[in-house]
Amino acid sequence: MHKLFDLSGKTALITGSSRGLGFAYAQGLASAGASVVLNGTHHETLQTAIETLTSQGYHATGYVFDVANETQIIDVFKQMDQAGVTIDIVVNNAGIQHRQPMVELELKDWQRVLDVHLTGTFLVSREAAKRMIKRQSGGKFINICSLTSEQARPTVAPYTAAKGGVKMLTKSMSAEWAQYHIQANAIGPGYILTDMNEALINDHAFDTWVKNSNPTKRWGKTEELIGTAIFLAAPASDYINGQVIYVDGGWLAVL
Ligand code: GCO
Repeated sequence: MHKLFDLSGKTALITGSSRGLGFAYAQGLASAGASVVLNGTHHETLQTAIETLTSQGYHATGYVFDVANETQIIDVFKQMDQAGVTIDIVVNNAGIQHRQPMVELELKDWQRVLDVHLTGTFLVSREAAKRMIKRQSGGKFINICSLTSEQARPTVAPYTAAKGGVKMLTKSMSAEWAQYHIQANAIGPGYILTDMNEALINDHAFDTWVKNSNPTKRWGKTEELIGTAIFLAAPASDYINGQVIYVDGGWLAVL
């Protein structure tokens, strides 16, 4: 492992990592040497994920908390303090989707999407950054943006507003924390074959649209995001701050 990509001795917290893309990010960072702290909202699913990574020879633990719940987040960070767990890398991956025309959208559904993606990224990052700054250790934040951080499509307004916010929150984190040797960047996945997109993948018209809208002419695969996560978690990216790396098959580059 080249030292510029070696995460040995580092501990990474990945939110929303008991399954899907979050689990893949956790497995990828663990494969580069990191100890990983998983997160989910269901104890059984989280425990299964921890056991899977442990069986693969990785150091994995985890905590159940809702990234939109400030009280739970503060409590978990206090538990980690008491357990001597210091977080060096945070992947703010937890996310939900809600597809509905805005004129039919209820406030509670709008709010929940914003709370999970945008407020959750803020709350988790605030607690982690406080500790990174206090121990003068530096650190890495990898937020998850989206093509919808740049462009909109109908029926996903809360997600789009949230992901646009996450792009600018990433820059705000850089503005305040780069002086402490903290790098805050983001990954912007294109259309990826994930559980969250199952309805879209199975919709022939949408599937055709995705394939015709990017020059690679296909959906992305979960494993195609992992290298960017390792890069942004590693010393190789120490002079990169406030950037979004789009892993989108060229979608945003081409008319
Ligand atoms: C949707 C999808 C997208 C993708 C991804 C695209 O309903 O349009 O869920 O939001 O998940 O974010 O970059």
